[in-house]
Amino acid sequence: MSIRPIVELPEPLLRDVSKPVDAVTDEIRTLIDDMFETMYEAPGIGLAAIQIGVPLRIFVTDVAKDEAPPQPLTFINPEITWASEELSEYEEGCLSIPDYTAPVQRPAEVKIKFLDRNGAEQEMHCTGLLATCVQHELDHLNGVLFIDHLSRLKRDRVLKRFAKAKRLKEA
Ligand code: GNR
Ligand code: NI
Repeated sequence: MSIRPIVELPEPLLRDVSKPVDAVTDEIRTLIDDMFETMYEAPGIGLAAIQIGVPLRIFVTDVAKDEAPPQPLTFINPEITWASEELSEYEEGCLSIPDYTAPVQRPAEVKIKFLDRNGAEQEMHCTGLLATCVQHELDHLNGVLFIDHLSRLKRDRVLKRFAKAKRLKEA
C-alpha cells in the first residue's frame, strides 16, 4: 500500500473524463487500497482515482464521524439512477483545490448503482453528507469540479488564484 500524491489545480488532468473499469482485478484492488490510504492520510471524506492521476471510473468515500467506526465504501463504474427534487446545501471542499470551500446545492438524496471491490453489482440509497459526497466524486469522473457549480465570478477567482500560485512556484 502506498500514499500517492494528490493532483491539484490547475492540472488539466482533472478535466479528463475517466474510463470505465473493464474487470475488477487484483491490480484494481491495489489501486483502491492506495486510494483509501491517500484519502485517510489527507484527510478527506472521498477520493476519485483521477485525483491520484488514474483516469478510471472509481471513487472511495468514508463519511463516518471521527469518533464513529470507519465506513469505507468503494464505487466502481457508478451511475446515479435517481435524484431527489429536494436540494440540500453543504460547504464543500476538494483535496485538489486546497484551502478553499464554498456552499454548493445538490439533490439531497440519490440512488447510485455501482460495482463493489469484488465486482458485484450494488445499489445504494444515499442521504445527508454521503449523498453530497458521491455526487462530488461522480463529478470528478466526468472532469467536473465543485467550483463549476459556483457563479462564474467565484470560479474564475479560484482558477486565477491557482494559476498564479503555480507561476510563482515556477518562478
Ligand atoms: O474531503 C472532502 N470533503 C468534502 C466536503 C464536502 C463535500 C465534498 C467533500 S469531498 C472532499 C474530498 C475530495 O476532494 N474528494 O474528491
Ligand atoms: Ni474533490
